Amino acid sequence: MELPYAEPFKIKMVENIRMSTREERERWIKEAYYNLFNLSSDKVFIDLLTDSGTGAMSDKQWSELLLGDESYAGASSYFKLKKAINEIFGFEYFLPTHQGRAAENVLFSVLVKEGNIVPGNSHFDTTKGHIEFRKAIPIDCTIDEAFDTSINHPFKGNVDLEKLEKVLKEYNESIPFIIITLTNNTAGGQPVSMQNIKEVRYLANKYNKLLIFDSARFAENAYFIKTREAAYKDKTIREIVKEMFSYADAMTMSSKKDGIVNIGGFIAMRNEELFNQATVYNIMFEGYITYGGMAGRDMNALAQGLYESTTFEYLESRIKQVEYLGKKIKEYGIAIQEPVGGHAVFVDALKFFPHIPQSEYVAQLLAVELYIEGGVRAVEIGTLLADRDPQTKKDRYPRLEMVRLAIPRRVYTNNHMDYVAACLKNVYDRKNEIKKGLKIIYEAPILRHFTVKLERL
Ligand code: P70
Repeated sequence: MELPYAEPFKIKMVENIRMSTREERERWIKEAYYNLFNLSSDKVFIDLLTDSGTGAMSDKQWSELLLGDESYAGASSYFKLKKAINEIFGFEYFLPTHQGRAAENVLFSVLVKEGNIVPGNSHFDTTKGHIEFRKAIPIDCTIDEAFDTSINHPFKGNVDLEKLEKVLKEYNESIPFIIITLTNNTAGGQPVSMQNIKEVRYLANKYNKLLIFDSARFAENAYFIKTREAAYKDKTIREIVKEMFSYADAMTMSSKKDGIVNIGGFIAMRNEELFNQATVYNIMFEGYITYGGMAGRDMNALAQGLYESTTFEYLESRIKQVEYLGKKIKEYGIAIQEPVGGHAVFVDALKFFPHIPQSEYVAQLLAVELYIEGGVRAVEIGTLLADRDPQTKKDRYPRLEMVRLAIPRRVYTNNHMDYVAACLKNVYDRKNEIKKGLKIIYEAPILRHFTVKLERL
């Protein structure tokens, strides 16, 4: 028989987690104003809030911490990371930042001006936030297939080239760059094909625009290219990554995902002039060029993490685990974004609660019920996250209203996945007893989902 996949690692250290009672959870979530970000982690049994900064480092990464060089300027750790970035992505210049949104802040301070238009494929919330904060407008050019969870398309993260070209023609003068998010987080951790990347590059050249990659989950994207795009099946992950980034002018990176570290980010680019301009803001917001918001030890661990995350064995076990959870949930008749993405299973909340209107924050409601059911913490990727329209101040209803079960890297076992799926099934079985959703009683003017307060209707 064909041998099943198994993790290419064994476990050397464990962290105990504690189960609570349903009564406790009902009280805690009410006290947290039905916002899962407000729960202290000891009140959570399985934490699928995010795959960001929550991964387990390897023994090699932990040993790199001890070798960190904490010199303010010119630390060997900086050069180690510079070498890794150059070898893996092919970029000559780089600036460390404390995390992904800081990379966006620095790079967009150079590139984004009031009134600009930035086309891309479902800009992530912090990316959108940094664009809108500068009074510029992100335009989503993701393919339509991404917005129907039941359509099985191998590259639902793709940019719709017709939509993109239309925007490029219409707003040509106002566009500083095109941004591709790899994988497309908001659409469900969905990959972008190499073919699509190449075609976007072609349009970027035609209209003389920079092409930037928001690269948080670049390695998972490369895995999908290898396994779904015939021409790449015999290439290594590193070869694929090199080619992907050969089409980009610059990248922003949240190292907390495919860097498999707990904090960190960076910007990398080909052009010296852009590097010099970004350096000014990096020094102002983040820190000096050779550490920019990161400790030397963390740069060391990141360099090692980048080498580990770009191996096929690691990616295969990672993505197969996410797929395993997706399959289980589907077997219970629950609608999810298909095919399952790289870092998370996205549950279609509008199909889960068809009797509750989207204006009652159904995905948030589902996340709350899942927590009450079994102490599983997920996150809403829906109307709360979509924020209000900056002009009309009205809620923006996204085409996808989802609950994301993000799987931390190398942290949970498939028994945990079984448990999560069972919790979701139990909520599904009692869905008709849940008749009403939630309403907002407090919200911040931007990125409101982190601090929003809600109550039950
Ligand atoms: C996530 C986190 C962060 C992110 C991203 C992409 C494609 C940039 C960033 C910013 C954010 C999050 C969401 C819900 C709950 C907790 C955390 N994504 N680009 O989980 O990077 O966080 O390092 O500033 O996905 O998807 P950073």
